[in-house]
Amino acid sequence: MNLEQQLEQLAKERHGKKIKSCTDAQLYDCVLQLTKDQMAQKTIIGGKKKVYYISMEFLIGKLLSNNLINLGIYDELSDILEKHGRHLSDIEEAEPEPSLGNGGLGRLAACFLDSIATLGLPGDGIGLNYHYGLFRQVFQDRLQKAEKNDWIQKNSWLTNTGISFDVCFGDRKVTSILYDIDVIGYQRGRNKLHLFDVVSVDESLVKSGIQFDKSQIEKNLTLFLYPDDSDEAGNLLRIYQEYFMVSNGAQLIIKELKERGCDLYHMDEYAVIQINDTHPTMVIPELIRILTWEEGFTMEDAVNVVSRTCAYTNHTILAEALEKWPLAYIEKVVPQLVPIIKELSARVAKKYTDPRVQIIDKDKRVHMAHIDIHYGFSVNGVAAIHTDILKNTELHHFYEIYPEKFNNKTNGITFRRWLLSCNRELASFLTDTIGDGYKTDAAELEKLLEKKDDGRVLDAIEGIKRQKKEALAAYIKKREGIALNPDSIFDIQVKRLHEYKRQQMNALYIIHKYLEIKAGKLPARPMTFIFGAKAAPAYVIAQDIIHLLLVLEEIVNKDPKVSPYMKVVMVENYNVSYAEKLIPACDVSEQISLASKEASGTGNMKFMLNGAVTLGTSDGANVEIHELVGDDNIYIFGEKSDAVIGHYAKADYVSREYYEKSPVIKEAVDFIVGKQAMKVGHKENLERLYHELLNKDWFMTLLDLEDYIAVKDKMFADYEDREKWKRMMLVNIAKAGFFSSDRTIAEYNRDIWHCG
Ligand code: 26Q
Repeated sequence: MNLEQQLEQLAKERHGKKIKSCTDAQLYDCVLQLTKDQMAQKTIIGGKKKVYYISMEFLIGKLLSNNLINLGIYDELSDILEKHGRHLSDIEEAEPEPSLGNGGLGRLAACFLDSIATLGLPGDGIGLNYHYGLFRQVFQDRLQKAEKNDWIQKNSWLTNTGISFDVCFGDRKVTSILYDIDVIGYQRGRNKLHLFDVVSVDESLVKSGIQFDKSQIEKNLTLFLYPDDSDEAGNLLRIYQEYFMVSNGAQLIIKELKERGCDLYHMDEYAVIQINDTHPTMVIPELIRILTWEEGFTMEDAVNVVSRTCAYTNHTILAEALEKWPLAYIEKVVPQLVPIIKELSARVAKKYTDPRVQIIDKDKRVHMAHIDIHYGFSVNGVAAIHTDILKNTELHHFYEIYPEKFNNKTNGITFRRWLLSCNRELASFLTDTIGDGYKTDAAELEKLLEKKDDGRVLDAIEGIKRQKKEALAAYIKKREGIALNPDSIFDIQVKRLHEYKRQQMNALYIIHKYLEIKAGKLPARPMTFIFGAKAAPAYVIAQDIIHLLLVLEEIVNKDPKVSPYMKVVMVENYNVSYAEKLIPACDVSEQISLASKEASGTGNMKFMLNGAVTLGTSDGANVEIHELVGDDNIYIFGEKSDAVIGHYAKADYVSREYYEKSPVIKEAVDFIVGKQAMKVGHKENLERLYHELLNKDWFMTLLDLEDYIAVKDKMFADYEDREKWKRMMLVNIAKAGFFSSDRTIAEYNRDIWHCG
């Protein structure tokens, strides 16, 4: 049976209808089933050594389009649907988006799974099946409200494996159930994403919003992803979740190893476990516990083999994001790990007296990263500058002990999703212009450089951007009710809301421009400022920044004198699907974190690949983008990381001095609590934010504001030199090959995993 016949049959069997008379949701159900059937026919990727990528987050996004592309049947299926008067794009809209991650770290894990399979490496993900994932964001009264994201439908990508384990906590035993999602490589075989769930999970526990009874672990453990991107204090539920994941993961790995005939004393020859930040760290003591208690290992042998099997990736230097759990919490949740952790800590204490490298500190808190570093064989950062900071500053004392463990793996993104799927127009133009070798060897994008003076190519790239801007404008009109002008500059900042990412600095620029226009200084071209960001519900200042952005949206867009020249849009519920629409339509990519604070960033890479030009600080992977494209194709501003680290060391940054010294800064900051803003917004939120900026400003917004304004103004002026700008777009696309996650994964495999 060909694809068309299969689809006809599915429509008939499942909905008693012809393709043309199914609803989009019914047709999605059929296409989903068809795709799953096709995927199941792919062989499982084999090899002696397998990587287990263990992570609390896999921000996989919608899967239909990507799976069709990787299977090589996207165009065929699209044509079949068209023949029946249907559009694949409508059917994709019917797919619910799983929200199994907060942001960068979770999305990275998803890109990695795609690349691991695409490189033909045996490698599975291990995580949790959160029923409501990260919250769905709605705006009410210009404030963020959190709702549950009910993404699991009767038919979904999840397959119930029937595999189940017991997980013992101090006060109860919980039974798990394993769901798998197939991961297909691009024109390759199949790996798996293993998502563990609790058999007794009870969705009815969720009353309103994201509130639920926190005490009934066996019912609530997999309801939500902890809604945190590094700011909230941890709590017991988070430890329950972490242990539930690692205990299941460890049991699954050992089961598979035994099935593959591995002698557990040689576990490291068959498996490598990549620990995604510290959240899965307990897998180390858990494996040691299982090997000593159940497999008859001596402590020495267990510690040695586990240490040769586990590798750790660090994703942050923010002190507040480094997990340090009170030993008493671990004692309550998983008392069986306490003697193991104490033993691991004692071994360290015996060898090293430096208090900065201890596992259990004097306040009886367990430093999770320290377990990973002492008892893993590899420690990697996620961009060159980040790894340097780890070696020279944050983890310097560990680097002195274990220089050979430290290595850099600059992040990457899967080009299947972030080019082939989200920008089919650009992908097909590239294929016509440089051939399709770039699809499997991203470095081939550099061939485009030969065309940098070819007017036809430059115009085509500009034309595609224009088309994507029109499509985004239509989408935003539909979703947010705001009309955008595709002739304006699209300036976009989308990422989690955090003070270090400095959305507030962008807001101050907008205020500054607003006041300029009011005063009669008109811009050469209208400007559109687009934001998308979720804030951890308990992160108060982040909520205030969202409020300010929504207040600005109201003031600017409703001002008849200003709105022809500028618009502000804060899109609701920014997620992977929204990113896929925003990124191809972007002119200016805002990557403005305080230097040293953004470990890498991956949005910066997605924008670059889609022909946006970066406006950024010398932080994370921006530094590598800068090196690749050169000074002429990027706009860099602000203090460098050394200077910033110096300010922290000397505690000599005083934001108020910048405010008092600069009338431009003062005017913009004062606007936050001025009459106009107060009329639209809430006094409490705006005043709190104002005081924060003046009296604390921990992430040094005002330090870089003047330079930001100057460089951004220059950038907007340069946009008018269309020939120059088109060439910048081309160079950015051409140089983006380095940021393919295929390159990143090839490096992980070459230096750390040695799989296959
Ligand atoms: C910690 C303790 C308790 C509860 C939650 C957490 C928690 C959860 C999520 C801490 C951190 C995160 C997420 C971190 C994250 O997304 N980091 C980003 O990782 C990307 C991939 O490496 C980088 O590109 C970004 O620079 C980095 O911010």
